[in-house]
Order: sequence, then structure tokens, then C-alpha cells
Amino acid sequence: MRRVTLTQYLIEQQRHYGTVSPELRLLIEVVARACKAISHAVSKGPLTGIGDSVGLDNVQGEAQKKLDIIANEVLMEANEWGGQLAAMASEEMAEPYQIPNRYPKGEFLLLYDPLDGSSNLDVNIAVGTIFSVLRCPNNCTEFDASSFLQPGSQQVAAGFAVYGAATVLVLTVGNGVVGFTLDKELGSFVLTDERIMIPEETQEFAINASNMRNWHPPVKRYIDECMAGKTGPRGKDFNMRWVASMVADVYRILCRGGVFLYPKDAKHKEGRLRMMYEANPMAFIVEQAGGAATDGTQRILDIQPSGLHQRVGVVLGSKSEVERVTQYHAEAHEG
Ligand code: AFP
Repeated sequence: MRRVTLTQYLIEQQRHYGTVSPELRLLIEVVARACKAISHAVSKGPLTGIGDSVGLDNVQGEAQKKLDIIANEVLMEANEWGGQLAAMASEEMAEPYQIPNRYPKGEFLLLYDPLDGSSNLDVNIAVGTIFSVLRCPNNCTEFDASSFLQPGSQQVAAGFAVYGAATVLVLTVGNGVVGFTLDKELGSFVLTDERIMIPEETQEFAINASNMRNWHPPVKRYIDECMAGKTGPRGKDFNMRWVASMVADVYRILCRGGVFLYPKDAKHKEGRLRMMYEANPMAFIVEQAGGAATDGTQRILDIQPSGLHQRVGVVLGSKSEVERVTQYHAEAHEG
């Protein structure tokens, strides 16, 4: 069997579709290499104390773990010198990081959540890295933080790694979604899923049910109907899953379908998840895999962001379920 590596996949994309320039390929390869280093650090578990809190909060007001900081630095150091980027923005940094003048600058912007789900680190549950690539507007002649504020539809690539029982890398360059598995002996990502498609029909939903008292009526209606099972309006039993690592929840949905909700509610008025580091890349991937992603009312990829650390409601996964939730919001709005 021919083993296709990440590099081969990207070169073939360029040959056949002209969509992955050498600069974009190098950028994705460097991000993937950084993910290997993070995977190695995560796999050490409590041996190094890297899951410990450092006693500081990030810009989101969440307790930072040592590994959050290490993962952030690994990605920054790996990507700053190669000449493909103009700047990077991270969930763990208040301000964007501009490529220092000692290095050449490139046409791309990189955004990442270095360690998504890090509150799960101390209990050995899968965590991951999410990334998104944008083009720097106006050839970066007038770069500032607002250069990042482009709707998700402008992403040229997005992906995420899951550091679970196996380390997997899910990627889209706008031509479907593919999955790679890290061969730890060889140190390379090998293509193991050449076309990830989310099943249209599902009987599984993912939501943090402890927020139930805060949910808005359309979300409550949707979940109530799922919970009613065979004898309810949906006429079938549903199963519920919630890992509290978006990377793991979305990976499951890519593999076997389902719907993921972290909606706006009475407590999370703007939503809980970050638009630029979590919602946009995941929405791009999910749509490329045949699914859908909205904030309850509109397509996530169409939203014009107003801030780098902005939060947003998220409903994503199997298309028909996302459309149903969105429809319930529309009906509630119409009164
Ligand atoms: P952390 O990276 O701070 O652990 O947050 C993870 C996350 O952003 C996302 O991966 C989960 O889906 C969501 O938060 C879980 O949130 P709850 O803890 O509120 O369920």
C-alpha cells in the first residue's frame, strides 16, 4: 500500500489543483512539525508537571497551564523564521505577534489555539491544537491587528491535531478534508483518511448540559426533542457525548456524525468559544466535510469579526441537524 505523507499530499494538491503554493505548503508543514513536538510533550503526562497551572490567567480569563505556554512558544518559535508569515495570533496572547525584522516576512497570517481543552490535561483526556491560515490583506503594506479581522470564508487553510490514543491531524486547504495519523517511529504524518465526510443523519448530540438552565428556548426545544427519544417528535433515540475538548468532540463528529452545540445562553451572552481560534477553523473544516456551522442564526464563516478574542455561539456538525437548530432560532425570532 502506498503511504502518502503530509508533504506528498500537499505537493499533489498543488500539482492537480494549484491551490497549495510552496509557501503555504511550508507553512502547513511547520505547523504540523510543531504539533509533533506538542504531542510528544503531552504524552509525558504528569512526568514533567506540564499539566500544572502556572497561577496566571490568559486573555480569556482562563487558568493557564504550563503546557499552554509551552505549546504557544513551540508554535511561535517554529513559525517565526521561515519567511511565510507576516504575523501570528494566539488564543494565549493578548496581542498579535509580528514577525521580527531580522526574519523575512511573508503573505500569510497564522492563528492558533495552541492547546485546546487544556483543562482536561490533568485527567489524561485528549487535547489538541487548532490552526487557521489567512492571507494578509493589501500585501501586508499596512499591517496591524485589524488585518486578522477577516470573515472565516477567507481562510486558505485550517486544521487541528488531536493528541489522543493516536495523534491525528485533520486538514483542509479548501478542497475537502483529509486526516493524517502520526507514525511515531518514522516521525511523519501519514494520510489515513483521504476524504472525510460527515454523515448527514445522526443520533448523537454534544452539549454541556450543566448550562441547561441558561439555554435560550430554541436550544432547549432542540435538546428536549432529542431527549424525548423514540416516542417524541423526532421518533428516534439519541445519545449524548461531551468531552469538553472541542478537538475531540469535532473529530468524533467528522468520523461518525453528530451535532456539537456551545450556543449563546443567558450566562455566555456572546457565546463561550473563540471565533478566530476555534469557531472559524472548525466551521471551515466541517463545511468542507459536507456539514454545516452556524451561530444559531447565521453561517459562522460569514460573520465579520470585530475583535481578535471575540466569542461566538457555535452549532456545527451534520447538516440536517444544524439546519434544524437554526430553523428553531428563526421560528423563535418570528415569534
Ligand atoms: P480549555 O482549552 O480552556 O480547556 O477550553 C476548551 C473549550 O474551549 C473547548 O475545547 C470545549 O468545547 C469547551 O471549552 C468546554 O467548555 P466547558 O468546560 O464549559 O464545557
